[in-house]
Amino acid sequence: MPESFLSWAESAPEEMKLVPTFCELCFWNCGLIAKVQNGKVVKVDGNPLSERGRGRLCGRGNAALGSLYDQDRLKTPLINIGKRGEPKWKKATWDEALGVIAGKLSAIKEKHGPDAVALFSHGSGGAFWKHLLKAYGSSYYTAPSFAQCRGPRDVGFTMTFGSEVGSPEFYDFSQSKFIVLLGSHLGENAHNSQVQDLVHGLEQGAKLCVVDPRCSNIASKADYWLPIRPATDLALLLAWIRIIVNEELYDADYLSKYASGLAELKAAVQEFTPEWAAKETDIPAGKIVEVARELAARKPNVVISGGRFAAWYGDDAQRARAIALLNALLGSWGRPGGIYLPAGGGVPEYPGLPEYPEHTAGIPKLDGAYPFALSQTTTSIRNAAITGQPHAMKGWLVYGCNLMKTMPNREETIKAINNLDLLVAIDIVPADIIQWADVVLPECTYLERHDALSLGKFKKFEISIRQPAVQPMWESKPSWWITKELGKKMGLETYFPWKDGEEYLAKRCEAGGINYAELKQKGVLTIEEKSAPYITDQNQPTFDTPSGKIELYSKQLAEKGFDPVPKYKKHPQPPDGHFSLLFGRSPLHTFSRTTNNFLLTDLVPENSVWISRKKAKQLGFKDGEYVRLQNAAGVKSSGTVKIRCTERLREDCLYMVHGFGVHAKGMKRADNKGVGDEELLTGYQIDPIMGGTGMRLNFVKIVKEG
Ligand code: MGD
Ligand code: SF4
Repeated sequence: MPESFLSWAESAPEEMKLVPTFCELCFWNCGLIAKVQNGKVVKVDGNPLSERGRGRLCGRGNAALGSLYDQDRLKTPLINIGKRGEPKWKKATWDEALGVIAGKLSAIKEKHGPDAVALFSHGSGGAFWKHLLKAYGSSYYTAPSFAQCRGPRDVGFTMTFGSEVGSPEFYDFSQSKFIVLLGSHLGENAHNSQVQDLVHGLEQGAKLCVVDPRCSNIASKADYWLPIRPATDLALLLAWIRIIVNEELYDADYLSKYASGLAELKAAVQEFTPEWAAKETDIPAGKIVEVARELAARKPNVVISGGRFAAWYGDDAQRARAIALLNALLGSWGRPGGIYLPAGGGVPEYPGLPEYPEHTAGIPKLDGAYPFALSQTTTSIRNAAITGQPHAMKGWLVYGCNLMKTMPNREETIKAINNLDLLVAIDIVPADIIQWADVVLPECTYLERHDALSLGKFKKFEISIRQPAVQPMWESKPSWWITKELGKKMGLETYFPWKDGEEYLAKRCEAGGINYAELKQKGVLTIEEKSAPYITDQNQPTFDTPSGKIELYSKQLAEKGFDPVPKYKKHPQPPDGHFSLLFGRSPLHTFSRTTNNFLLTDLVPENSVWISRKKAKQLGFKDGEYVRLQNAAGVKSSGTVKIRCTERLREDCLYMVHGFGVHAKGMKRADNKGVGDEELLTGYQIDPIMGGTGMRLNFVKIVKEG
């Protein structure tokens, strides 16, 4: 822990100022109250008014000071006078750095048109960057949270219910009677209120089934742990659907009112018997049947959750659809303990802004290959930079995304970057992506800035405000300021009429009839009157599908040449001597964004690679030994990782936590600690329905160090 941190934390107390704001150590956005003394944040606590946290913060949220007072933070704008990947940094003033960016963006627009610039964005400040990009004239904004994360799930549910399952998800776990978690290690994936709801549901007697090749922490508390063979989840789901349909265990009234296509669904799943599924999944047929019956017996107060990170094998939208179909059959959508109907609500944009240039309306897809993509995909933008097709891609603005670790196949990312005329990285620490940037802009952390509002559609509609607890350190600046100044330099000042971040928020609230003074004081406002979470005679659901019903059989998928009911596709299994590489999350880290946080690295400084104890013994590996990993294509990890022998993993898998293996010398605690799974993800499968990148199909072996 740095000495500077200890010295001020122990300094004489003065009157304490409490500043409500919200957390950004992940994107759950829990309300927090920053306690400020002597101009320093000395502690953060949960804001009891926040539905996302209910007065609590998770381990990462509590480590806010480890991010704020990280001495490795970016301190000034930087211009790369060396090569991409081997940078030589020149410190720059804001005026100089923004001048260079404005000049290059204008040149790209003149030569290739505005669509030759794209934004990768992850985090609250990204709203200002998206606004700038649209004002500039491009619609190519994307986030890894779609194609590399929850996009397949959102598309599978939208194809079925006409709606996503939300973020935060609309799961009513606290009232559930049966919960199925499929590849979701909730608890290690520490989304605050969702974990609280799950624990509450279990306390109230909910049954739990966890389907995971690894006995995760939550699997260890389950009634059923089904250690499935990787890549076969769809077989299990289809067998469950068949049992429920054939034994008429579904909610017949609900389906006759709200769904269409039951007969077609029934016909389509007949081949998926429990005995067939047992061979595919390595789960006994009797267990498959038992769980299906137990689950159905508790309908409609059940949730079948496919978790959040859904980009597994390249047919993931169909797996998500099978999950949605099970929820539909059991009538869980709109029912207590199922998937609740979220509150409506919104806050208008800043009033009186000029229209964006015309072609930025809607989402012209970069390539038409993925008809059901809900946004641009990261990989389409990367491909455009590599191939120049369907048009030139020459400038990237990268906000809060560590692209080198986020997208599979690093070589392709480097190829794309090398074709750009400009790469701007906006970050708080000198992460891997920074080494590839031409200009680096230091954003201040979430405890030092105003940001866009966070709007939460829970059972009630919730508005949270981000406001500075302390002034930005060094030369770092908030995104509202950076984008406004950059906009001015490009002649776009009319799009940025706000005096500052506070005025931006106040005006939006005023336009929406929201009491800004109260929001500022409380940090969170809850709008109660828009709440109607469950189906009643007076509160009927609507389904935004072509038929206006829940679509058990999807004509729109059929029309585009896809299976209207999911079909099973066999995926390859590991060749001899190799393992399926599984990856997940640490409860004390968020991807790579917390790997330099000194409070969290004290607790979890590196990742390890899990292997079954039996296999480790056979292969001659010992607990705690440092090894390298090598994939079936021959790519070896650049760093070493510690072996963890365990009984909690299938013998054909290895498991590690994502986010480590940072290669960024400026991040002294994170640099070269552990191994990043993404280095080994040279193979990936793109989901033809929506463009998600299946990344779990790489096989690796362990190689002795030295
Ligand atoms: P990180 O890798 O954590 O997340 O991928 P990313 O969104 O790229 O990188 C976040 C970057 O944001 C870091 O460089 C951090 O320093 C910076 N940052 C943190 N706070 C701020 C801030 O306030 N302002 C700015 N400007 N920058 C900030 C996540 C993505 O990765 C997601 S959502 C998922 S679910 C996928 N997960 C995943 C996986 O589990 N395995 C593999 N192999 N790939 C994955 N890719 C996806
Ligand atoms: Fe912060 Fe944890 Fe909430 Fe995420 S879940 S916003 S890290 S407190």
